[in-house]
Amino acid sequence: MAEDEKVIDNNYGADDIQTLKGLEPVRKRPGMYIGSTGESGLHHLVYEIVDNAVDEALAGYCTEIDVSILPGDIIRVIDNGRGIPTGINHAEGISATTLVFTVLHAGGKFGGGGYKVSGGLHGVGASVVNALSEWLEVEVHDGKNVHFQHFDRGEYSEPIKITGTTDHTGTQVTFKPDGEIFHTTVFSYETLNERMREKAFLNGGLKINLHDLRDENNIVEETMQYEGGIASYIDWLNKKRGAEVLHPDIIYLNGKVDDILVEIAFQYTTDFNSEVLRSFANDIHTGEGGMHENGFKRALSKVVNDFAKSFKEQQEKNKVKKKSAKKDDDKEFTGYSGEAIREAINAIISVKLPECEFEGQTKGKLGNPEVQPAVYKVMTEQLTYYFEEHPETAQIVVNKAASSQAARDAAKKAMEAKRKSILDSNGLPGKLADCSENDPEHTEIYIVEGDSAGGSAKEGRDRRFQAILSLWGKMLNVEKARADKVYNNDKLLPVVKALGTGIAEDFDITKLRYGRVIIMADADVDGLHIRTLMLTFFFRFMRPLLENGHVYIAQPPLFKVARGKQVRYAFSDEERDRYIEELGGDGGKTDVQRYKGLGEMDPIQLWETTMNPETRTMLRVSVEDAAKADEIMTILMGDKVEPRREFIEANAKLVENLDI
Ligand code: 1YM
Repeated sequence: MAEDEKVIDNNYGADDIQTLKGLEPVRKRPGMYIGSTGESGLHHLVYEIVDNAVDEALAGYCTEIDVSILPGDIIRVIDNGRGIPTGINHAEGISATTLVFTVLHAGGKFGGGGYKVSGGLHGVGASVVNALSEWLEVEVHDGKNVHFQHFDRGEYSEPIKITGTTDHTGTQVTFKPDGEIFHTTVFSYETLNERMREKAFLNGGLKINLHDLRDENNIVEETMQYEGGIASYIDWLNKKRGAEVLHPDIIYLNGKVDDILVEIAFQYTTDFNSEVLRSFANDIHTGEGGMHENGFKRALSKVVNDFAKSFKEQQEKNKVKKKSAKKDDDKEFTGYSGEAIREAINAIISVKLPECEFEGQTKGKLGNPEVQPAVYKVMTEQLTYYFEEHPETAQIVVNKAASSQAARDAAKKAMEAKRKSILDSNGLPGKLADCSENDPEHTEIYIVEGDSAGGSAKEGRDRRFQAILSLWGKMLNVEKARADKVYNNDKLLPVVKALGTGIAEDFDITKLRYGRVIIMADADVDGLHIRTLMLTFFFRFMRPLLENGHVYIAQPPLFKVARGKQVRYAFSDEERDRYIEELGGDGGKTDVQRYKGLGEMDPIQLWETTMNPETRTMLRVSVEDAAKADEIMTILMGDKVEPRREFIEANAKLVENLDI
């Protein structure tokens, strides 16, 4: 022991300087390493340390991990593995433990081999956590001695030293996240609980104890250990959702192809509207799917269709035997679609491999091409075997696929019929107040948000050439690339019917009933929402309308400035102030009214300010404007939380100020 310390002492100065440099980038740009400095980044610190312990479990040396939130939101993680090596790393001349916590090294540099779940940061986790902690302490038990080292913001002033003796092995890391780095340093027990449970499920048998010791009067603790691994996970998820299952047994398959470990568990529920695939690569949730999900889907389709075919053949044979064969169903069986087969499934796919490649916008997609055939192989071989052993389950799964397919085919037919009837009939929507002329050279339609504004517009318009369509209530998201959804959307359908053109591939500009399509909405957040939705809808389903310049946005005034009989309408603060000056120049009382919404204007005012072609201003919408709306919509309505949060944060001021 003395020897170790001496060597470290000798090298201390030079190494120290290098170390400071090494972690500087982490403190400068923490987001690059842990995603954010908000709550998610804060919790990430815990996962990084836990991941090192889980790696040790995967290597077969650790069976139990203890995670505690101590008073003051200090985190302590303890494992019973071999303990981080404390000896001198000869390449660097300092203790391996010190290196682990102070150098942004590449993954596998020290250990090599095995499966590292610390895939998020590729093995640099411990040093990143150290850099972003006010202080961190590591204690290693090697079966003989206790080794200890303290760090402040990633730096150490004393080398690792022996502080006592011990008869067991393991690593203990305690750290306090740096309040100078994080917006919040308060941990959520729930968040940690959820993640630790996931770890316990994904590493069957591993015992994880979570303790919240912050409030001595309210200590919260849970032990998570699941011998059944991801099969237990399926059971737990189904119970949590209160889902009824279609077959009692959870199908669990696993295998190894080269050095890729594959584990799959699934069960069908009676919830026909859902398909739940949760996939993981080295314990990291792959929210965008990837090669493992592809392999799973293909294999599931292949095996289920193979069994469906053989069941059908069996049935045919039986019919012939009974001499009651009706020639009703002699079309060749072409297989059920993947979607129909996966309807109502609840599946977990977990792969472990030496080196993961993550792709996609949020790095949530597994890119390693070799994983797809590996999953496919394990799945086809074992599921075939499983179905042979459990024919009753196979029959249930095949029957479910058949009924899902039938339901889908019927829905598609109904949609086709509905679409035809809508496009063929020239029935106009009830909410449309049409104009009397019908030459689109002269006609225009106002799409108005809200019933009261619609009422004013209807009264104030010139009914010879102006039609009014009022939309009310919040419109639903315009689903991407799903034209059939539009025919079932009671907000969009009136627009489609009124314009007369049809949508998507049916769109025909020569059928357009109005030369100008004018969106009229309030200048507030709801108005912005409606405008964005309408533009997105036109962009996705009626693009030529934009390309040919038929779409406009009405510009209602924001203020009415009146003095006696003199009235001016102002479209901006500056204009308002100018009119106040102009009208109030000779003293006396000038009245300023701020319009909160279109509904506040009477029909005559609305006509004068917004609808009269002689006096109104309108904005013509370009394809680019609509593309921007579409982009905003994708961000606001998409399933990616992070870009949405960023957008809202970036535009919060804009949204706040919109009704000014
Ligand atoms: C509470 C956090 O970090 N445990 C842990 C880490 C290591 C080992 C064991 C370990 C790994 C290896 C060999 C190896 C690490 N060691 C290193 C390095 N718990 C926690 N438990 N012996 C022990 O990978 O070969 C990095 S992590 F690099 F020093 F080997």
